[in-house]
Amino acid sequence: MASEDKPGWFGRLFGRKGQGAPQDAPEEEADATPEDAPSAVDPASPSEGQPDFATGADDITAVPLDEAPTPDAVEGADMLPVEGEPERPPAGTAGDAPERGAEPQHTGAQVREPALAPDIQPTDSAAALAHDAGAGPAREPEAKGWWSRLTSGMRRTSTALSDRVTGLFTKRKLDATTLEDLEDALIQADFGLDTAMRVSEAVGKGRYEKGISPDEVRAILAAEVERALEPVAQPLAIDEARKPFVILTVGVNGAGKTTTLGKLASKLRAEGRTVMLAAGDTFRAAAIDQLKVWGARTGTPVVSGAQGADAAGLAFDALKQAEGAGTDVLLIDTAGRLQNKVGLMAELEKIVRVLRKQDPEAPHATLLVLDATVGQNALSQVELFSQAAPISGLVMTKLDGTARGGILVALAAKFGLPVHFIGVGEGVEDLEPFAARDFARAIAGLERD
Ligand SMILES: Nc1nc2c(ncn2[C@@H]2O[C@H](COP(=O)(O)OP(=O)(O)OP(=O)(O)O)[C@@H](O)[C@H]2O)c(=O)[nH]1
Ligand SMILES: [Mg+2]
Repeated sequence: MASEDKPGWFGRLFGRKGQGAPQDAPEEEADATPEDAPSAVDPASPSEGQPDFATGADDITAVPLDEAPTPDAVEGADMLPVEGEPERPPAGTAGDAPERGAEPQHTGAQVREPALAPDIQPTDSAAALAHDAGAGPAREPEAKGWWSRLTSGMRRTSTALSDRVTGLFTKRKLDATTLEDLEDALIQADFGLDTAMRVSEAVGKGRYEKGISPDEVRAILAAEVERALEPVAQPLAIDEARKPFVILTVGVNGAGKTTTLGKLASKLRAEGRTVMLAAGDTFRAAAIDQLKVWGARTGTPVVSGAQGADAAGLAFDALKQAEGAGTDVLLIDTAGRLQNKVGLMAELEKIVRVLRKQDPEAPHATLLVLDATVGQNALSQVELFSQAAPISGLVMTKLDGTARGGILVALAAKFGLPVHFIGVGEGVEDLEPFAARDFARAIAGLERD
């Protein structure tokens, strides 16, 4: 399903489609609050020179299972913001802006045990609730293999390309104009100039004034794409010696961070690992609820604090909790932020800094979640997020919502950062480790070999 066609309730409410440029960005806040504005420091929080924050470990309580978000709770959370007005606490409170200069404050973080046993499937109404809460459909209407989900997800890109290739190479001799047209088609699909030129050179090599079939062109395209992507297709390696292995997710608003974490929690649990989620997007109450829904769905405890709590402090508390519980993997969600908002990017640096006070190696992986539908803007996102956080790998979501899936190839060519996962839908199953060959064949419209 292309999210463009059917934005979730969340998206409709906030005027945001399931993909595309984010609109409910807390970047408004950065403007509203001067970067050097005095922080709203909780009197209970320590001053400079003291330990930076109270851990809150004593205050963390297990919430009874039946306190997972209910339809009413989630709906209520959704209803808070007024159209066009980002939801936020009143000015002057600790939660006024996502960025605060002070070191993390005590967050009163709570660990919420999953509402559902891991092996219990959500009921249909729970699934509907989860979807309405912006957490995507709970399960596929029918089980589909990954290849079939990948190809149907990539269909918009592959069909657009395939149609052009068929139009250009059916019963025609190969000449410079045809090759230029092929380059144009690839540039339109966001492959980037370098890749477009390399593919057209490979297609033209030794074939001038001869015929070449559309299928041969597709095979060359697939081979070139695979060659470009092979070096970056790297699995996310969980180092068992790190306990917990801390994964931080960052990205612009609506990129798919929270959804990706939900999907990832499910995957890691299926591998037999213990997982904890941390609701580090403390900016919106609805964001915390959204993560709790994913926690309930995947049987994963969620550490959360109050809306407006300090995100870095929450991350610190969550790490302490995960350590205490002997959890294998801690997944930390963060609020979406635009890459050019300096104050918000500084908040990310603070989260990393604070985690390192407890574990100098943390976060062990920092995933930048990129929405494929933003096209070339993804390049600037990688560049600027890398300056604020130790980005170790990429996750590309919403490849199903665009005809320009070639952006992944352009990113690989420009940055060479590992691509760990791709997302081709909102469902829990719609995230897979990135495999260069499968992706290349799917984008070129070829069958799996
Ligand atoms: N079609 C499609 N939709 C997706 C995919 N990944 C996420 N979404 C949808 O995109 C929307 C935004 O996803 P979120 O996970 O809330 O994004 P986020 O980055 O956490 O957003 P903020 O917290 O607001 O910054 C939701 O409606 C998701 O269901 C994907 O791979 N394909
Ligand atoms: Mg989110």
